[in-house]
Amino acid sequence: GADDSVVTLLDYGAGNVRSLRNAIKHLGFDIKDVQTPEDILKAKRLIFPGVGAFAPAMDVLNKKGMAEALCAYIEQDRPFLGICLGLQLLFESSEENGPVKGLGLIPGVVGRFDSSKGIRVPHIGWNALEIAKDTQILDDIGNSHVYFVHSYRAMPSDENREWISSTCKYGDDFIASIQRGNVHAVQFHPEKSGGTLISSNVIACLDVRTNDMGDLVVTKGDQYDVRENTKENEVRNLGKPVDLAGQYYKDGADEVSFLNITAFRDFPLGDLPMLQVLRYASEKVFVPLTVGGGIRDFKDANGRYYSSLEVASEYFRSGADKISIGSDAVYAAEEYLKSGVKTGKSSLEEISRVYGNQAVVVSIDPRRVYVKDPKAVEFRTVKVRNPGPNGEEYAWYQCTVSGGREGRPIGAYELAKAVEELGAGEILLNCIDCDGQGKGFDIDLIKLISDAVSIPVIASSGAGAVEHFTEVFRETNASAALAAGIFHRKEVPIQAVKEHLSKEGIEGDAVAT
Ligand code: 1PR
Repeated sequence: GADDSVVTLLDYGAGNVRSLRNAIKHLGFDIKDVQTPEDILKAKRLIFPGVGAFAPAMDVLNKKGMAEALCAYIEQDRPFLGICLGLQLLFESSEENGPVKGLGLIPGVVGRFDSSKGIRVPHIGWNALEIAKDTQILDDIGNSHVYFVHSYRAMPSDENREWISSTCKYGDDFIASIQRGNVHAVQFHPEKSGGTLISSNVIACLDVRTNDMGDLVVTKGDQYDVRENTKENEVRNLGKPVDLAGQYYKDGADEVSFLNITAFRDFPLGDLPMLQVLRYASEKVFVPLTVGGGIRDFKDANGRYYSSLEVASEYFRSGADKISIGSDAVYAAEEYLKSGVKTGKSSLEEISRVYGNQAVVVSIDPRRVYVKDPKAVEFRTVKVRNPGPNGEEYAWYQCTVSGGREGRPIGAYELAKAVEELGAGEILLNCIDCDGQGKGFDIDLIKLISDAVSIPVIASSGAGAVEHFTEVFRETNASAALAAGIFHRKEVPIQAVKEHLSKEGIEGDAVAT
């Protein structure tokens, strides 16, 4: 009957469930949204995707009377699937900004991963599961890796053992999924785990901007210069954003990033085509989508004020799983290093407080500055593999804003440490010198940063061959590697990169830790 094709979705409005909606529709179901507690009690099958932080989620559930309805629904053993925070909320309490009381259906406290154990927190990436119990959901996953993105996790204990259907190893063994009767919950994101057999954290990046004809195009720079070397000097056009994103998903990209590269001057919410791109892309891309560009406080021509949080929220609503902040994070880090005070007011702090650290990436655009004597500068330097033009043996990496147009008085090392403290969950580490050159990643820089912080670092800029990916994973602690030009120009397909990494024994879990 009609009811068989309906899934009830408990979306309490905290963040992006567009990707989940798209995945449900993709499977041929209609979605009915929960408006009242009665909708929960009437549901035939209920999906509860937890988004955001534990405390605000519990607040909303309690205020709307939905916590009680949820408990009743689950206690009656009716078909339920919780995802991510939707698993954690079933436990007694969480340490996330807490202790905060949960629904209390499963014994145990949700705690933070312990980064002193040599793991990066948040845990972001693809992992295999250790099956504890046969269930239909896990059967369907088989040997595929699944996508995790979280800083908190529930731990197995004698009290909750009967619930556990799988665990996963990341530092400790944590609970990856639970099942009892018709009640299921998973810590990973099935809607983002689009059938990845070889998982190696390879990210395809699309730099997007409007060209001189007013069309939104995927472009690609040489050291950030995206204009052709012709008389017309037009913006290089490498294709349509949604088409390319869809193609990269099919090719096996583990994540897709969009960078709205001129949003530092144009207001992104005025940039409706970009939001439209996100909406369409999230209908066909079932791996994580990250979007950056223009996330900052803004006053439009009519004097209307938009907070960076509103800008980010619009990106999340349109289909982003993570947002990335460039220029504004540089200003926030400078301010923080100057005053030593966390105001809680920067875009970085505000967005990670509401959406969680794991949803906030900081994109760094550094440029190499050679020095003869490391003591000559106040920034952290490295001894470089290849000396500079005047035989300089050292370099520091100067952060830039506005797409590399302005250098700032802060190094990539100082910035990375500061934004980690301010709540960034991940660093996208570009390098202007290497961008578009195809000569390999800047190993000196990536080593410097990935050893300095305990959040995941994405290596970016300079990939030209499959071997460059092996090199960056072998020689640095990067958690993922990103490329643009080689994929857009079809020089090296994503499959080739992944097969090469797999052949070299660099896969999912090996990369992530
Ligand atoms: O400052 O918050 O508005 O964010 C702007 C964002 O746009 C930042 O993430 C910044 O990195 C990005 N951006 C700004 N200008 C450019 C440009 O190219 N002119 N793109 C730009 C950065 C660099 C990489 C690129 C890799 C790999 N793109 O993301 O994809 O270098 O390229 P390759 O594999 O071809 O070498 P804000």
